[in-house]
Amino acid sequence: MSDFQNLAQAVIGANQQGVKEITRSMIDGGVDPVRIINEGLIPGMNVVGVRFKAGDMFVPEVMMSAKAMSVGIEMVKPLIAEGDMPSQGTVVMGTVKGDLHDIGKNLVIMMLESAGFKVIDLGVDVPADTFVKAVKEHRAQIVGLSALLTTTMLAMKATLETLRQEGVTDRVKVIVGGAPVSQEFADQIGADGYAPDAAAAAELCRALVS
Ligand code: B1M
Repeated sequence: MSDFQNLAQAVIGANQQGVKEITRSMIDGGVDPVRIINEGLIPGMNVVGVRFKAGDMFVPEVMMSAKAMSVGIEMVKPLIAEGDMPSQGTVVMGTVKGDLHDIGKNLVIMMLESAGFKVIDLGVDVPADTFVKAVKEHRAQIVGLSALLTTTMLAMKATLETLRQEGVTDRVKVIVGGAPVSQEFADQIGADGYAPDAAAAAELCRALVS
């Protein structure tokens, strides 16, 4: 098995020590940190998702795999964020009200930071008012809303409506993403952009501020 496959297996098996050792050896071997994420950590988590859906894995196991994945992410994060990139602007990012998923959001943040954006992370289960307040306080150019549940896609729509009512959408662009979200849904609720993954989110933000 390749190092990437071993890393994915360590995530699936919630083997934090394994993730740590393999990631360290890949970093020391000069492997591109983005590949470590895209070809090792994420594929491992994707398998966890499939097994969770099939009822072959349960919530505590999924959380432990998520924790193992985070160990790897935390190790490669400083390497990706490194470099003297000029700030492209400020992005306020959060997972919408009712939704506790943050692994994808954190990856998006990491990619944005590596692309030179300053990111204000509001965390998970974020009420619409908190987004409004943060945009004003930090003079953000972009707001990013993440949702992983079909039910919380409604909260995404409600958050966008609140941002609109408060006049915030006149000066910021709102982008949306997360597994159940699509370009069609983004168009329906009037978002300025949709990105299917973290790398695409960074591209989208670059395009929106240019
Ligand atoms: Co949850 N969960 N979960 N879960 N969970 C899903 C999402 C689910 C699809 C699993 C399934 O049934 N197959 C399902 C949703 C079904 C649906 O609504 N259609 C589900 C469910 C049902 C639930 C609970 C309701 C389970 C329960 O309690 N009965 C519960 C809800 C809790 C809540 O939020 N209120 C729940 C809980 C959990 C855990 C806490 C156990 C854990 C979350 C841990 C954490 O995030 N800290 C968890 C996990 C880990 C998952 C799965 C297995 C993996 C999600 C993940 O991290 N993927 C997930 C199944 C799956 O998606 N395969 C599942 C890896 C991550 C890198 O991908 O988040 O998609 P993703 O992010 C991507 C893109 O979507 C995109 O970029 C990212 C990187 O490329 N992206 C953006 C994300 N946000 C973006 C924002 C952008 C742009 C792009 O711009 C702003």
